[in-house]
Amino acid sequence: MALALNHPKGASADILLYGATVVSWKTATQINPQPTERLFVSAASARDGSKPVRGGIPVVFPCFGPPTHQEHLSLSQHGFARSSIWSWDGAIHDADDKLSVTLTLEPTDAIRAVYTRPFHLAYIVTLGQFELSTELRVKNMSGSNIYPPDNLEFQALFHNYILAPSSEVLVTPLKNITYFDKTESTPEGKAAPKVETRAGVDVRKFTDSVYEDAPQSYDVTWPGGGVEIKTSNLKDVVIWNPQTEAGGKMGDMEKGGWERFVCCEPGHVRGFASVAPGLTWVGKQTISVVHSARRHQ
Ligand code: TA6
Repeated sequence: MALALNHPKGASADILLYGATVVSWKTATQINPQPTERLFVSAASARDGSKPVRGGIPVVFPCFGPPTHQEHLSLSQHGFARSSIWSWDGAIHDADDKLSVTLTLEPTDAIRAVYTRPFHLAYIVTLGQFELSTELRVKNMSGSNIYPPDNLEFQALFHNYILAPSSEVLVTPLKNITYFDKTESTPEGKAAPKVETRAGVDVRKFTDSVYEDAPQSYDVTWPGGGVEIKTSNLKDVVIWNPQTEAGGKMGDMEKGGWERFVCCEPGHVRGFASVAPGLTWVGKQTISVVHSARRHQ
């Protein structure tokens, strides 16, 4: 099932209950009044819930990449949130010239079979005239009368597939930020950290970089277009594009799809976020369209 948000000023967003995946976000700019798609979804993507959508904004929780935490070892890459059916109360909230919906996820039998921690997720998607926000709230449902406190440890990330020409797109500002290059032969974490020297990060070659303690606000721009991504409580960011080298081996990546997107993925993925019993962790991003594209040299 999918739900649609249609803003009175022309923007729209489509969200699958499967994975709470935003699969379309269309908006105009102040220059071009025609609402235009801002996200990439592979034409070869599964759309039947048989596997996570190859595109849009998959929600990554409770682990990023192959699991490393003791409590995550039965999980598949990027965790279960993006391949679970979320619930929606049917309500579309209209306030401050924005529309929003809240999707929720609680342990199901399928989740409990691979993950035993008590949690409650709420995912709020908000559509404005020129921006889209996604906010993940992670509540630790453990009893607070347990000693030592049974903190919930997890990773979370918004796996944004931004529609962009991968041969020309640049992501800023990442200069001087420490990152881990997952394209290196050794698994991330064993690869020596590097320091970004480029003013603008491109993805002209196969790129899979995990930036730690990053600026939490990014410009993703190309000649004639761009988006800004402003985040809160998401200390890291991943920049990924498989190019032919890795994209050509992905069964659900349309031929040449890697030429049409950059993944700019804010999250908490280096180390683990931790939330005490009864408390809630909140991570949020706001993606807004750039009205007059500026080129970062
Ligand atoms: O976010 C980048 C990344 O971790 C890459 O290493 C690549 O695996 C990508 O995610 C896609 O992962 P997926 O499990 O969706 O094929």
